[in-house]
Amino acid sequence: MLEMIKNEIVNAFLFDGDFIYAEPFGCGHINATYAVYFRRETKPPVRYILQAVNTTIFTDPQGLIENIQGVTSHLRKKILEQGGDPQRETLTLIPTRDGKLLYEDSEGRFWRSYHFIENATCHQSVDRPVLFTNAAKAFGHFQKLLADYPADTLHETIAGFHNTVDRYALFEKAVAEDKAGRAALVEKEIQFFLDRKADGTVVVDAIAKGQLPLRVTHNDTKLNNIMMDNETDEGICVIDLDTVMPGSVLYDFGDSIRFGASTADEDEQDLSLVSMDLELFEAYTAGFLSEAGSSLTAEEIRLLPFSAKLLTLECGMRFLTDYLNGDTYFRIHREHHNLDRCRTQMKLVADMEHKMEDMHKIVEKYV
Ligand code: ADP
Ligand code: GN1
Ligand code: MG
Repeated sequence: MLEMIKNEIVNAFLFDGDFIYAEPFGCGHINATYAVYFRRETKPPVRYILQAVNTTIFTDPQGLIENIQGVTSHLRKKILEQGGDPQRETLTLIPTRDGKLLYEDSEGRFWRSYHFIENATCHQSVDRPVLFTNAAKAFGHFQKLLADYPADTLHETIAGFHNTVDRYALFEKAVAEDKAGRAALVEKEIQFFLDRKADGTVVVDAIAKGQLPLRVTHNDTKLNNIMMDNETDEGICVIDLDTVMPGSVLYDFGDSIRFGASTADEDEQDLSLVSMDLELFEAYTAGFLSEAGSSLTAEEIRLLPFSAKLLTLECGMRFLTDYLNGDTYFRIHREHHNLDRCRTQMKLVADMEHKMEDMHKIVEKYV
């Protein structure tokens, strides 16, 4: 792919300077991400992010890029009004030479490029609680800035993305089909999710009954989907906008806790290291409620602790579903990688079930 990038892809975009090299970049599970470097005559070298959109998953790349263009334009306007720096505080798409935002290569892949946000880091884990508080403030702020975005203009990039009833159906189908012949190896894991099937209906039903509002949400609020300033540790830019769609605020809160409040990596093999850290839960809750708290309904607030468990349950079940299907969705780097990921999520769910009352007390402290 690096040859293809050098010979074809970089020529398609309006990049500044002469191409030096490209390298795979970041830890995303979905798209193929590269950093591409350019030399310039009178200015320092510059790099850009170049991504091949995963069109197996995002089957409408045009709709996807329209969403990102719409959302980032909206954010840019607000950031400017508030005196901020839009090149640093939201994603900036680099156009192609013929004025488009997507380039279809000679083999049918779709590429896009972003201005590279420098002097900032995507953290893979929380080494200081303040980092997590800052991530929470940034995701809460992001939500606030998008509160008046016309939701009906957004394409649904993945149908039923956080619909846990649908997710259960896909999981049970994968168990029944057992495409990769692995179901017998994971009976305990399968049972763990089946035992919790009732949890899957709570948020879906509440939305259907109008007890929970739909908002424009990010839907993939992993810690590594936010860039944090290297000097101040502030969360400066929310990235990975592929899944921005109407959803529940509970999806964004819950998914952040799932990933960031864990004491170990998402794919840790030593499960004795995996638990949900209440101090980190508190750090996130404090930051999130300070930004978004005043706009939440009582029912949303009541369900915040449950949402952490629900999103962890959902993600664990998605990893197991993919394992059963033969690893066709999430990028894996070793055999049984998705099973390892599934097991950390199960450990976290069980731990959260024990800590539910403490989580409620923490939420009450910050309301
Ligand atoms: P995926 O959907 O595969 O997770 P992301 O859009 O999250 O892809 O990008 C993967 C990684 O690339 C991010 O975690 C981050 O490290 C890096 N990245 C993405 N966009 C930028 C950007 N504009 N500036 C700097 N780094 C970026
Ligand atoms: C994927 O794209 P990335 O790596 O930020 C996935 C999320 C999962 C996450 C688990 C579009 O996120 O839903 O929670 O992996 N994104 C998509 O790590 O499916
Ligand atoms: Mg990502």
